[in-house]
Amino acid sequence: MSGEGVSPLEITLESIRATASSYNLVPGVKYAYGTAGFRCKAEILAPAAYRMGLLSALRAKSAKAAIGVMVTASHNPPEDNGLKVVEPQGEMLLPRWENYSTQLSNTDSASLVEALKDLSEEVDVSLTSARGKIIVGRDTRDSGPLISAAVAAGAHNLQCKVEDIGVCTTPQLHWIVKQTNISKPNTIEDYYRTFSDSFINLYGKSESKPSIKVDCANGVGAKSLRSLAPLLSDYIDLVICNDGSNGKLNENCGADFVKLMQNAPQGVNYSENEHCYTIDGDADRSLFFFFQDHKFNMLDGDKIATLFAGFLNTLIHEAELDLSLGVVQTAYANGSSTSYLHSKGIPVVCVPTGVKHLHKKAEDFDVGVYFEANGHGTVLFSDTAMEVINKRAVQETRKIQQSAVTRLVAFTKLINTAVGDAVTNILAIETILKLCNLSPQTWNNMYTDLPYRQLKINIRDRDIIKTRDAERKISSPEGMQEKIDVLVSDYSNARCFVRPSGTENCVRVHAECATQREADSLAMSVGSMVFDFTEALHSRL
Ligand code: 16G
Ligand code: MG
Repeated sequence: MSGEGVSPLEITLESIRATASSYNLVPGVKYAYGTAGFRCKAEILAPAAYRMGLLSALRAKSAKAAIGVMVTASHNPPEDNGLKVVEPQGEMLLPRWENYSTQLSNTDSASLVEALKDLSEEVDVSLTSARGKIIVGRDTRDSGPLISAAVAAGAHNLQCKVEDIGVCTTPQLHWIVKQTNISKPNTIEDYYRTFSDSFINLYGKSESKPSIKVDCANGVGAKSLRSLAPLLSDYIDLVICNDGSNGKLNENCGADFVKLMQNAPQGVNYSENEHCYTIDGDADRSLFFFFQDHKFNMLDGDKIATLFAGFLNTLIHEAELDLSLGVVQTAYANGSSTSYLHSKGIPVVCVPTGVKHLHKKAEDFDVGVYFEANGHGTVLFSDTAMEVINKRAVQETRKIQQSAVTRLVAFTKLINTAVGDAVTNILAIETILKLCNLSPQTWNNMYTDLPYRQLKINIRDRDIIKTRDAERKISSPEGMQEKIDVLVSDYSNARCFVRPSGTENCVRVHAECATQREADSLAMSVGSMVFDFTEALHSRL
């Protein structure tokens, strides 16, 4: 095409046509922006990655801000990869844009230009607008550079600036995007400095220097902790296990493995009562564990939520601040944790699975603590809360109140409020345990988890199962919930729910009972009922 008389839009569209032919769809593959983005075998992800580069560029132009794209498949095996898009304030992609993502990622190369023109009209942003940029990060998977390059190719087609920050954790990318958009220090070095300074400030020196072991799932968390360790070495010894030098990503280790198996990860040589953590492949979830008399004890997201909420609630009361504090959980939260929080007078809200739902609900409180049982979670402080806390910190002269409010200010700086961050959460947990003089046993004994069992059931079409009441009840197919109720009524103190997975082609059954045997038995009977029920429905179709 010759230059003269050709509009900038035509040049842009031509560049899309030229590049798109290198990213043709794979026949038979359907992409879907699931609970937290795309996830599939890495070898088929590039076409979706290219299209997400285009879409993220458009999102950046429409927001007139920096947008993040994280290349990761979190706790999935090494041969998988995935993509998550990060909104300007570090949040998850808006639902409307999730739908656009699914649509665009399944648009064949020949129709891409038309689809983009339609989308740009719908969101009312010119494809040639010069605003915004995208920041791309990736975890340690071998396929990461190729997928990142596909994202960049899409963004470059729309003349969007691309900053590839290379290997980083998912929460680091969220933080960097947020900091960029509020014009605050925003490099990875700034991240390490900010959180290590905040930790040192609140944690303080101790007589003995504790050693803390972290199972990094052979993933990117090891890189992050390796950078932090020297900055914290006067205070704590961070011992990095499963750093990727000797094992496969997420294989027999990592937060997902530990939570699912309810067992210790391989590759961690523990000592009795030592503080141990396990994080997942992109370091956005963490769990605590310790051994006592050689027995493995796991403290999950619910235990972390109660620790954070209890600590913050006490400080708010001591500082005599008029701030609402609440905890947001999902149906997976152990019933004991919910009862414990109620007994402490702390409001609890239940929302559907997925960080985006918890994050949004937590914004309803001045101080919103949200955690999934699997270890995803953080604390949000509303603008009002920040104002009240910071103002009081300057004005307060009474000793107890001043000490409480000073701690509160310091704690707000130790939390990655953009998204749940395994690494900064470890620092926050260690700080609370030290300041409150809590041993792992005392923390663990705050309440006793009810035994539970989770099962995956493969049915023909998981989409026929619809839920209500924050996924705790089934609304369709008709009659299925009644059958669950009957099965549950055979057990005392039992709870069971079924929901379609947002990340895998299966439905999940979760049963909680007074004993492990009962939980196992209830999960199995509900699982087989669901299977039979859906098979019978299918045969009638
Ligand atoms: C995703 C979600 C996680 C949720 C899980 C449920 C984010 C960042 N991640 O990993 O929060 O617990 O999906 O998976 O939102 P499921 O729908 O397959 O049970
Ligand atoms: Mg993850």
